[in-house]
Amino acid sequence: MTPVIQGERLLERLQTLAQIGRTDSGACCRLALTDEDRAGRDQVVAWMRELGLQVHVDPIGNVFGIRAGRRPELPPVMTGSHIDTVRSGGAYDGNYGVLSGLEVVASLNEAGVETERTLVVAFFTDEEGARFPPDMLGSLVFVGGMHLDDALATRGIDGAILGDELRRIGYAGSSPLPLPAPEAFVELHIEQGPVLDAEGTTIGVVENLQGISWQEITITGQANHAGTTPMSMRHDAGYAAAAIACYLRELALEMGGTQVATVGKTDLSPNLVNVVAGRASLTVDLRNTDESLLQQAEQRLAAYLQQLAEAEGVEIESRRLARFRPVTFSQQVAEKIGQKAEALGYSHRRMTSGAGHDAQMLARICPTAMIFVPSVGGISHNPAEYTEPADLVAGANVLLHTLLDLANHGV
Ligand code: HGY
Ligand code: MN
Ligand code: MN
Repeated sequence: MTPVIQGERLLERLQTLAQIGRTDSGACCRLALTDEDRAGRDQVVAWMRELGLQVHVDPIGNVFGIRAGRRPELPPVMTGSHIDTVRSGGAYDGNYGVLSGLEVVASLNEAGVETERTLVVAFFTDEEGARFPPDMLGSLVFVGGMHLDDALATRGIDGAILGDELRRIGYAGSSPLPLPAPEAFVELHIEQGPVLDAEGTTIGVVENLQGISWQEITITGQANHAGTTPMSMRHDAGYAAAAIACYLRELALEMGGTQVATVGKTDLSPNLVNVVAGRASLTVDLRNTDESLLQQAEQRLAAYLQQLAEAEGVEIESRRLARFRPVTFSQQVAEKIGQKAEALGYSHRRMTSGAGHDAQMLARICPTAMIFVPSVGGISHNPAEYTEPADLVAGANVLLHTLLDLANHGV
């Protein structure tokens, strides 16, 4: 019997999960390792068990639902994503890939289909990195890119320690995944950008992913009276923070190409209407598909910070939060995705991912590629994030047939 994706069930589960951590403004807020994240994890683990999957939790809290294949000695085929969100999250970012993986399992179960290789559906800890940088932390530890002890010792933006939170929510697993490195990894995700929607294309075959550079900049000036301090005597950390944000906008526009720059988080102290800010901190997110251009952007920013510190008589320090080079995915796996999309009659195109994903870490240990579906208006990290149901089902269908092919024939 041919397995069939039950679109209704997938859509229903997406809505159920989106209610967990829902805020008054309609956002989905499940920051990593919070009580809301625990509730989301518990719900997905319950669905895994209902599907008869063997559930394994590793020491950084990554969760794996394992569906044994006929030949357990062969490397498994893995799919998955994340279910932690940013503070202003939508219903689909990360959740869609995990729940589509479970939908693939459900359709195989209903069709009584056994695969040669074991199939694993995973969700990785702290993909967003918004509470505990860097992003993709759980998958980075899984592939050996970050030592477990360093990850557990990470201090969050709220001062919490990652390992304490992991234990508190009950997801500190005891042992690494008892399986060999995957034969292949495929991640299904919403595009989160404007390309597919603008073109009216259904499937993105993601063949590469841009480099990411995150840093936290701390500025120390001098708190002073807003009314009595002449402009010539100010060491205004608030002005310096604003100047950096304006510099980065100009830098990205001047560099052009795929260069983007974001100041997403700023804090001023004492943060009062009549006090010249004595201290400021801000985050900088730089990305580019080209490693040398990304380095150039970092170097130009560093030179600007030095010049600004002298001009304003402030101290400026920078602390690296994340740094990942651009990643090229497996052509073979991308080829398979394109073939399945074609065979299923979906329009498709090769593309780059502007966002970071767990797939960029899995690509370090096995052939990996991604499947995108359109984000309406290119909106994401926003409760208005939306993908048409027909596109959600199309993506899950392409995932089903790609995983089946990989699980029975390998890469
Ligand atoms: O930052 C990113 O690109 C992803 O959402 N973690
Ligand atoms: Mn994501
Ligand atoms: Mn995200």
